[in-house]
Amino acid sequence: MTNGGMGSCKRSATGMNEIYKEYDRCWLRYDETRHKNCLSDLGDAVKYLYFNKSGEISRNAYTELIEGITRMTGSRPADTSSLEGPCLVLSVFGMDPKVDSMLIEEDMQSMQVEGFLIKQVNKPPTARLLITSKSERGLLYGVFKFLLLLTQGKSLENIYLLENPKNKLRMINQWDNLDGSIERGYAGRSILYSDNVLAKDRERITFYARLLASIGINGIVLNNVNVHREETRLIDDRIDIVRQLADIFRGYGIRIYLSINFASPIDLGGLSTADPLDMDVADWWKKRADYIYSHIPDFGGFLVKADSEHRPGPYTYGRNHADGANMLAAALKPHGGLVIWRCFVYNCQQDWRDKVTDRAKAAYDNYKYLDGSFDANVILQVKNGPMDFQVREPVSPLFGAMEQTNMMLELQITQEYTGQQRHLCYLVTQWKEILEFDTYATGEGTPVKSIVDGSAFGREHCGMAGVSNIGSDHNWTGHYLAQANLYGYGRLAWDPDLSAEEITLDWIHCSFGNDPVVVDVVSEMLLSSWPIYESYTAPLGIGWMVNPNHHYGPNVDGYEYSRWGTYHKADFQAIGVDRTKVGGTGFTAQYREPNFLRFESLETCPEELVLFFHRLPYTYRLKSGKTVIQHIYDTHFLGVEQAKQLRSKWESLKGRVDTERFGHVLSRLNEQVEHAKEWRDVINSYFYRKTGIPDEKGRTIY
Ligand code: GCW
Repeated sequence: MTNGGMGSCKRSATGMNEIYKEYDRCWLRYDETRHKNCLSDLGDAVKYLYFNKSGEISRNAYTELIEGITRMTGSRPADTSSLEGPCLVLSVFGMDPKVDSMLIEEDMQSMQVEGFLIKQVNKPPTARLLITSKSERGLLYGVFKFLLLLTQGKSLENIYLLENPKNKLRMINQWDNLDGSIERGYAGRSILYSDNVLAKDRERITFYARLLASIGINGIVLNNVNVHREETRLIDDRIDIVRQLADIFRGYGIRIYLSINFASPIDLGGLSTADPLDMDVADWWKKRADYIYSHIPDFGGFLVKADSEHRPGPYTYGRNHADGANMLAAALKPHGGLVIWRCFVYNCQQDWRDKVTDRAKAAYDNYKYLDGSFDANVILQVKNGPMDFQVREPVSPLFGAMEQTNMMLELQITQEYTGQQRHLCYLVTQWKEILEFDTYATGEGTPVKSIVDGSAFGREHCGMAGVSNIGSDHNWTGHYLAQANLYGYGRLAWDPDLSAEEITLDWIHCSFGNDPVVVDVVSEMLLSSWPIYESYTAPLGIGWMVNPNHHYGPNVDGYEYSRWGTYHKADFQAIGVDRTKVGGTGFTAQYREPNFLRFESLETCPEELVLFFHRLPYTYRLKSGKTVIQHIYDTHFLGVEQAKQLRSKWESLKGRVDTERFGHVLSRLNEQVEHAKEWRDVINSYFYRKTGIPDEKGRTIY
């Protein structure tokens, strides 16, 4: 459908890229490096490769390394069986005593199972460059890191690089349906399924596995959390689809998980109930788990959306969510499987006239009291915000509230509410803010990242999940630059301490090469894009104002009188929801001190969230000195100008970026500018008509 990134089609000296005609190589381009000098640091080390052949993942690591070096340098490293001369050494620890002897105790102690070590042994001319790990998976990560260093032209002289992932679970959630559609997908059809069978193009799925492994992803949920009739059968007579996918992803160290239908005992098993405390139901799930593991022995576990947006769940039977999750956990436990239980549970049948119910409070209310009741192999997966992936939301208070429960952060890479991959909106900057947010759960200095990596409360199974943004489009993500969101998500899941700037540069180097002008401009564009999108859409943290159902484009009252609980409550005098304890819904009290008081008080509430927490008259003066209404007008006018600047920045790269990608991104930016005007004019006109207050600067409002 789209035309981004055709650069991969041309035949290279190695002839290796023939198979990539149908799709872009993303950040695994391995274009010829302009930094050959970084290799010369090591003399002949990269001309020979000593590889201790072991399992499938190691062989894939080896192939990746050969391909990467060959493409970047133009010559293929020769295999060697001698460790005497200079060479690259690729080996899992424990496989080869000669290689192991190059390691010292200290290396071994600091390296965790999925970590890796890249280390120079000896000096040139006999320098050997060792890539090693305690696991095959770690070896693969080490290879990708090594290739990243080559791409960037970093000096490898005397290299000693030991890395361990900070999060144990680094998951991707596909919202793919078996018919090939993708819920909230903006880049074509599913690459996994079509017409209720496995997609034919296995090469592409394999390439996806490579992409994911290259950024450290180690788990994938294969189907949409809304599990419909056909997908319910994935744990039944459609299990072979799952098995075949597991075979593909396993080679890249990625475990597979399935979203399940809580009512499966009824829908598949013919039972009269799915009550989690019913013995027959528990027994049915036990047998089901045995069945799944008999086909896929390393199956990861279940992701569950229960009692959420009309999905079945324990509440139907008067049970709580610990009852539901623990029953499934017991079935998976003998096999080492996990239950990942989503906390996106709220009343989606709200009456808009009801002033008491507050959707923001729902996750905390449904789960806080259950802290300590979940089994050891249950993890709660919590969306970053208390509402739903808006362009700006406070961090969910649930992260700071659970001390005895495994927690996972769910982020939405697919841009449902952030421009649907037609607008440029780089989310790594948003995610960094979320990860750094201090929950104060163990006192000052308990950021979300320390909750989700398990360190704050010593939890075992924790991590991050991102809802994928890919599809069958040639460029995978609809907007070429949206590839950076997938890349950045993986890098942050591996190491939340990385800065947005660093991740951005890495992605640009791998995707566009090392031209400093391109690097600077693309980096500036990406890093500024989230606040730009924010400025011309819903103001000051209020959220929504989108067209119902598909969620694209402005519609201020689109959800105002509906049952979804997402109201802005604008009248002619004021806008916003009072969520304070003192006069509002009391949501602020779900935060620990000092966050509670910071949000509770208008004085200290962060301005970008002020309408999320407070109801304000349009004439209220913000800290900038502007009234709320003038802030709305100004940001919307400014946002369009900034969108235009994004476009002119990109235009300045003409001739520096290949014509395919240049033209594609430009067409997206043209659309963004036009659509930003639509947003500006709809929002500004709405509030002008509501309030009758003119723009101080007299600009055109309709
Ligand atoms: O925001 C909503 C989306 C739904 C999605 C749901 C969820 C998969 O609009 O499409 O369903 O969130 O996260 O469960």
